[in-house]
Amino acid sequence: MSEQLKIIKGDITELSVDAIVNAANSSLLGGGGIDGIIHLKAGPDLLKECKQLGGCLAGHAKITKAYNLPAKWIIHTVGPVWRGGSKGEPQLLSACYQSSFNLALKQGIKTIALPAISCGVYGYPILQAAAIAIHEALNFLELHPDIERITFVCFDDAAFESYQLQLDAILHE
Ligand code: AR6
Repeated sequence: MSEQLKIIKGDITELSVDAIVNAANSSLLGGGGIDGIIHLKAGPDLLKECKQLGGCLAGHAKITKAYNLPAKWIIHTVGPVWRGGSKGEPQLLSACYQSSFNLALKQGIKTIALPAISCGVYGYPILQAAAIAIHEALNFLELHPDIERITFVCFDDAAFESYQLQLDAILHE
């Protein structure tokens, strides 16, 4: 199961996977951070498609084509804004991963890459977020062993180390 789970450092927009996950906002009309880079590189047709989607609630996910990106699909999910941790943030972050994985399953996606949702502008502490991400990925892989690969894409060393640490901790529980 953990062989299907990869943690890498890099830029998610460069990956030739079936789907990449975007850390979007509820308008789904673009923004800064990873959302901005994805829209920039995918091209203006992405915004056209997003305008048809009617936004997205936190914890939910919607899918579009990936246009000029090497991936085939983009799964847009909306993470929680960190407000100290007792305002339902962990449940909402778990829901983001679950919604994204379930949408991938429905679309027949076998390889999916995800960023550290909510860990930039939205301020979620990376170590706590990484534990949730890995926990949800391992749960999903256990239920759906035909998924070929889940890749967590870390943009910096701090994120990469947090994911490694949490994967080791969960595997040695
Ligand atoms: N590849 C992989 N990870 C990346 C990349 C990349 N190219 N670029 C950034 N990251 P953020 P959020 C990491 O702020 O916290 C936007 O304006 C980054 O280092 O993009 O969910 C949206 O429109 C961080 O670890 O997303 C929303 O308004 C992680 O991706 C809001 O920001 C997420 O950082 C969403 O905030």
